[in-house]
Amino acid sequence: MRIFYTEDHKLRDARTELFGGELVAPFEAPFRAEWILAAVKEAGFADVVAPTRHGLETASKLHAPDYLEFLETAWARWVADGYRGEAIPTCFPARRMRQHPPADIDGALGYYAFAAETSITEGTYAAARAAMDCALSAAEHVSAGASAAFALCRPPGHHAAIDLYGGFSFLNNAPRPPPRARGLGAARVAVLDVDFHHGNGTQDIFYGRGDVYFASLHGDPVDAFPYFLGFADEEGAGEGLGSTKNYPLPRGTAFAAWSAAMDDALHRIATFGAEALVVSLGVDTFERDPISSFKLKSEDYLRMGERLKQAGLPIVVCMEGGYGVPEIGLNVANVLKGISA
Ligand code: 7XA
Ligand code: ZN
Repeated sequence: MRIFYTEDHKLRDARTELFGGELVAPFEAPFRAEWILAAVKEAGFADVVAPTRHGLETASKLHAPDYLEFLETAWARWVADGYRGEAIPTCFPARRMRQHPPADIDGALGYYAFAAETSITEGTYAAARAAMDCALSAAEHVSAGASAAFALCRPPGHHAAIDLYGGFSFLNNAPRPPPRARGLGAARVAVLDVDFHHGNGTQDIFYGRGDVYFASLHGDPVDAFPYFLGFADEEGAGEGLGSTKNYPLPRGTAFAAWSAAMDDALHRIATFGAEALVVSLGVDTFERDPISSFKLKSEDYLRMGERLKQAGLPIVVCMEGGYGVPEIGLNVANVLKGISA
């Protein structure tokens, strides 16, 4: 399986994350991608290539133009206003307030953020573009005939909505493979999000789409980030009605219950008639993940990969979360091994 990776992920190297009332060293840090890369190489995945640089064509289909302009310019605007720390939103357009992007960068941050843990830094936009390049290159590789590819995206993307960032995500990395052309690509695509956190951004982008099925297994938003989306009664809208399926699962969920939910999701994806599968892979479902509460074990990720392979679809795996413990590398490698078995 080909791995798409670029050192440009290191451009995203924030010093601060607002956590527990303190500014701490971010959980989402460059070492994550380096540990994962080392582990997948160690597991025998030697075909590691740099992604092709893409323009903003796909990004502008997923995200609003004003949001993309905000992301590109936010850091320069923040510095120009004389702020010395990293850019963190502090004021949000909450209930009964006006929804408009303020001219002031301090206000614009609150308008485009749905959460405050994720600071914007000098290299953030460049790294997010590079992560999306990895996802797009992996999708193209699969569209050209490969059975699977792994995009080692960092920063992650599944919380990035049409015009919102947060949860360490800026640009959404789960683009559909290119539409069917010259016999390549897929007309109907499924995104299966197995990260511990609900993929609110991916759901938002595809909510009205009948040609993209979105299924997410995640910590119940009653007590897990992102708290305000990811409930079972969210099923899509308009042409997309019936194309969204959420599996909110309780704290402490272990592999037996988790994999039963994944089986159900894969069954629905088959019924939908998906021709390709994008997997938003977070390994923060691991039992020792520092910010999550599921109980998956390293060997479970091998079973996960084997089950994904049984779906019989071309697979693009995009990296999402998974933090703090060396096993993140092994767990990702196990998923890839299962898919490649
Ligand atoms: O999948 N998304 C993540 O792993 C990021 C979760 C961010 C949680 C922040 C809670 N303070
Ligand atoms: Zn996560």
